[in-house]
Amino acid sequence: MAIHSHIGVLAFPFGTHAAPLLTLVRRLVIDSSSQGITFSFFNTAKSNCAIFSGQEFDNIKAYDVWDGTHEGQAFTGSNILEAMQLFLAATPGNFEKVMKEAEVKTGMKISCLLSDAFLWFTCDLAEERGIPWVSFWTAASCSLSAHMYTDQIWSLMRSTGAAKTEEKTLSFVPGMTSVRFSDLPEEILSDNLESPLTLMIYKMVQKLSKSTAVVVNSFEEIDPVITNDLKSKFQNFLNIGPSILSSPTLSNGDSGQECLLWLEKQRHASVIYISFGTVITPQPREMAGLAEALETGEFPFLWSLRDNAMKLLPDGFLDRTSKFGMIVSWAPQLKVLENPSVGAFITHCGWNSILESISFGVPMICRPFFGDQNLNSKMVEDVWKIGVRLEGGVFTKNGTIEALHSVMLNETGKAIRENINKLKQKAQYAVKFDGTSTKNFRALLELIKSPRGI
Ligand code: U2F
Repeated sequence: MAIHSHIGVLAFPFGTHAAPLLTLVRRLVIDSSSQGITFSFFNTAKSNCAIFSGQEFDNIKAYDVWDGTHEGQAFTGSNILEAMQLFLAATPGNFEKVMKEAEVKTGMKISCLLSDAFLWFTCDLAEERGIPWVSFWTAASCSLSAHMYTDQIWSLMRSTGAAKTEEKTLSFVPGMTSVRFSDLPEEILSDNLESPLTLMIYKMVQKLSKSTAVVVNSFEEIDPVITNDLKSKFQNFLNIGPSILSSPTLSNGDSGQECLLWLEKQRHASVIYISFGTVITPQPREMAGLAEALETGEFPFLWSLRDNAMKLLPDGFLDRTSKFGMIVSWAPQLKVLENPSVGAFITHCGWNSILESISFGVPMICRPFFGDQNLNSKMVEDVWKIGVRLEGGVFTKNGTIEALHSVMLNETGKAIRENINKLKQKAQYAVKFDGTSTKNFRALLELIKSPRGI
């Protein structure tokens, strides 16, 4: 069949942003296999290398976009913000260059742009070409909603004084009336438009209503009130997840087999899985607090910890805990959470991790660090009631033991387990043939197939 639609996909190459976008594209390819759509995936070489891991997919061609570093001055720092700043300074020219290459190579003009919502300038690129812009928000609806109310939040903070608003709740944001100002992402709390991240998100907020559709890897039933409110703000607001329950997952290869074998030998719901996602390593003092809690309580644990952070563990910790714990530099997280021996997840509350925990019914202990994570943790504890936050917000030996006891041993834990299993069921329904996420996904497919996005 002849190709008649060429979709340009613009990825944000940091944190876990590009991988869920590729997962979405793969599903669009599979579900449109007979409908002549081809995708050009624009992303930095490093991120492409990580998410494609040498695999090729039919009808998806990866193009490397300049990451903003100059020849001979490759970014070597560990500060992700610095890398983001360099990348953002190179946009949109770096994307426009490869978009032209892709058009020459395929012999087809791009008929629709699908981008990470952070890349707000895609709106202008689409307008110049007279084609639709579909934006993909990789985090939860609650954080998107909070950002959409930035102007009202800033105006209240300015009139009342930032310090006085801290404990106030977002009474004017539907579905988030129990959320306090202090739960909000830093990019909303500091109205400093000099910060590249704050500026990027603020510009996104101004553009999103022009997007043909805003797509979210979530399901309507988790936040019905927020969903309805966002539906009234956007032309189309489409929850199409959780994608791990509906889409082919990207392969991690065979890595992590050892820890899966170890999990097989553990008691039902006894193991604490610990991971802080792709960006964060806690400060040494907190690493010590968490390690001491695990050791003192003799909680069986599986800890995904990057090699360069091993030195932050207390001396002799590995030897003393080897009978009941295991540390790996990268875990096959989906398979870990799916394993019945896992009883709780200590998480930084990145949206992908939360969604994965819900999808497998694993209660959470939250230690959020930046961005949307604090708000996510508030929703986990107080709105969805599927986990707990740490007393004082940071890892200490006693605070962590208390949280572990409440999730693993107490009545609180029992209620949390029931709640998360109910939410898991709702997620499973959403991705069934007639579920809300499946319907939204079909609507998305129609939008991108039609050259005008209608
Ligand atoms: C940024 O999130 P992160 O990349 O730090 O964290 P997650 O959204 O939780 O995604 C982590 C992914 O990495 C996988 C895990 C998730 O899919 O299954 N993983 C794994 O397979 N093995 C490991 O040992 C550890 C992780 C940002 F920091 C967050 O605040 C945002 O919510 C998020 C989405 O925008 O992006």
